[in-house]
Amino acid sequence: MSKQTIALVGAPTDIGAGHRGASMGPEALRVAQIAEKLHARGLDVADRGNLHGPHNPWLPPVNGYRHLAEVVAWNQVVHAAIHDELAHGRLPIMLGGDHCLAIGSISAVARHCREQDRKLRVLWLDAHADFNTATITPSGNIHGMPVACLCGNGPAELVAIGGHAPATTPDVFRQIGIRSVDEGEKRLVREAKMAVYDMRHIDEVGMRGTMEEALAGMDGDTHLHVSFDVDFLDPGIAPGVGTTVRGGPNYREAQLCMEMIADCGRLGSLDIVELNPAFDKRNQTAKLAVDLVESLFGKSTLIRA
Ligand code: 6HN
Ligand code: MN
Ligand code: MN
Ligand code: MN
Repeated sequence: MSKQTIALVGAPTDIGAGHRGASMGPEALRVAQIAEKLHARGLDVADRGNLHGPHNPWLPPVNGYRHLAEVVAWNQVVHAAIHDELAHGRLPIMLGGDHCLAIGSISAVARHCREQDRKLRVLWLDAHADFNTATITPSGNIHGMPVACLCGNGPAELVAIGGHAPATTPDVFRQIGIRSVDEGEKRLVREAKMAVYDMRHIDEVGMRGTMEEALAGMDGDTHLHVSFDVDFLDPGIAPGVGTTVRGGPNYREAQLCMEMIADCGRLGSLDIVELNPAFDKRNQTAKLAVDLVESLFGKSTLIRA
């Protein structure tokens, strides 16, 4: 088997967020040497540079959505780029950008899985469930809605991105680290029977037990996508995000999470989103994200064989 190529795809926008600055995420990850660090792990890495899309007009929401047309445009570009990398056998890493872009990336992964007759599992590492809709959203920010859109609950232009509506179904998701879900959103998460390993679950069974459950049931035909919202991490170690929520995984818990994903050997694609250098200090959150991504690709602190 030939060596797997990782393709870095920058999507520099904050079009779906409630704060400006996630548009600087791709560059901060490059400054933190994401390409060099993965290359040093023996991986073949190609940096595709940045995608292009509309500027952020910074307008208030209309009918429950802020910047819907621009969010659609960005997600179409992301979908095409990520699907192209997968179709050529590469492992795409989308450098966000805010979390609305997961509509484009995960719809592309789901389309690829349909084409290859493979099963899909998505690990959604986040403080938030991102399952809001236009009627229940407290903000109108579409970065709070990608999981709902991917499961068919959202505007037609987003739900049908990639030509197959819905892109996927709630049963493929495992949400980990959740600790901030809006009232109406909670009801929808429950109704969808989404598998949510919230912080209470992590407190009670530990990160090890949580990851064993979240990774269970995959086989050789399963494509694993990780959508890593950096606000998953405790803000004490990761201040460089727009929507901090206290009580997240600490450094070792986050490492164990990534190491167990690496050990399962099924990772096929990754999003790194919501990194916001405008809130960061000395690029520490970008450096931490890169450190964790190295673990996701097999760097282990283990000494035992
Ligand atoms: N994220 N639930 C809040 C909202 O406005 O819908 C916050 C969403 C945050 C989204 O961090 O990707
Ligand atoms: Mn998110
Ligand atoms: Mn979040
Ligand atoms: Mn490690």
